[in-house]
Amino acid sequence: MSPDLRSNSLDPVQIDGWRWQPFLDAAVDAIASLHPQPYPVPEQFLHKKGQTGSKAKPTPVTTATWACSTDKLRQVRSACVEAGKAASVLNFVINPRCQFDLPFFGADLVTLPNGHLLALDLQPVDKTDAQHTQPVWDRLMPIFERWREALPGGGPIPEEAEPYFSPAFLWTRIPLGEEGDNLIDRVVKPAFRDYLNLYLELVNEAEPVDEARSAKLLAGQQRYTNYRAEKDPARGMLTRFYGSDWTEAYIHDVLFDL
Ligand code: DBV
Repeated sequence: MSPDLRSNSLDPVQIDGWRWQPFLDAAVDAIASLHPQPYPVPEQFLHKKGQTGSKAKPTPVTTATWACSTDKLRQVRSACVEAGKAASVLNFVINPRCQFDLPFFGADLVTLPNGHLLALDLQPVDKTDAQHTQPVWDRLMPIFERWREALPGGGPIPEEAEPYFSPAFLWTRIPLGEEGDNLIDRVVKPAFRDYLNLYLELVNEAEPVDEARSAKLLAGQQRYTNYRAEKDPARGMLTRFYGSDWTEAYIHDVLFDL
């Protein structure tokens, strides 16, 4: 793989607290078999630095963005926020090209001072379309059942989000410390690997669809992307770190850019 396709590594000197970077490294390795091409990310979004905490005791914050595309995937991208003990986030989304009847891969791995908040799914482009959902869900549900048992539930999520995730939405909140580290190692890590491996199988099997179907898939992808941009739960945090102008441009032109 060419050097510009490796994920950005963050300066380890700054880091104190949980880190999700190894999950991104594993995903980048897994995607290498798809012959990724560069997906350009403007310079001002690649490696953004900032500060949080008090003036007297500031914590450095870094947001690193990595992206690529492949012949079947329009945009594979991650946002990795590292702010020591204040926050560590890996938000990782795979956006398929609309010529392929594929779901999105979505992972939101978030660590805040009060705990880990983890979301993992193969998210449907159109939840009402059984031709789109059923072949995926038949294979995803057994994986979900296997890992869900070992994780506490994540609690309610907004009703308006319902159309955008599958019945195999893995959603959990787990405590910081040894118990949480253990669950992440024994359950979250293999679950992430299983969801991603199934996704890559679906990608490998996918054949182009006709133009009418492709237009329908594109409309569904746009609906999803608009929703995610509008409701991005990171908006507050990113605005605190970097201000509104940078954050809005980042959300609309990089993270959810369809
Ligand atoms: N979420 C993003 C992006 C992030 C990000 C691009 C760059 O979509 C981080 C970073 N998510 C992030 C942060 C929080 C959450 C919460 C920082 C905590 C916000 C806070 O407490 O201040 C899953 N993520 C959440 C929540 C949900 C999701 C349901 C709780 C929201 C709330 O309580 O309001 N995100 C949501 C989802 C997927 C996803 C269904 C798909 C897998 O990526």
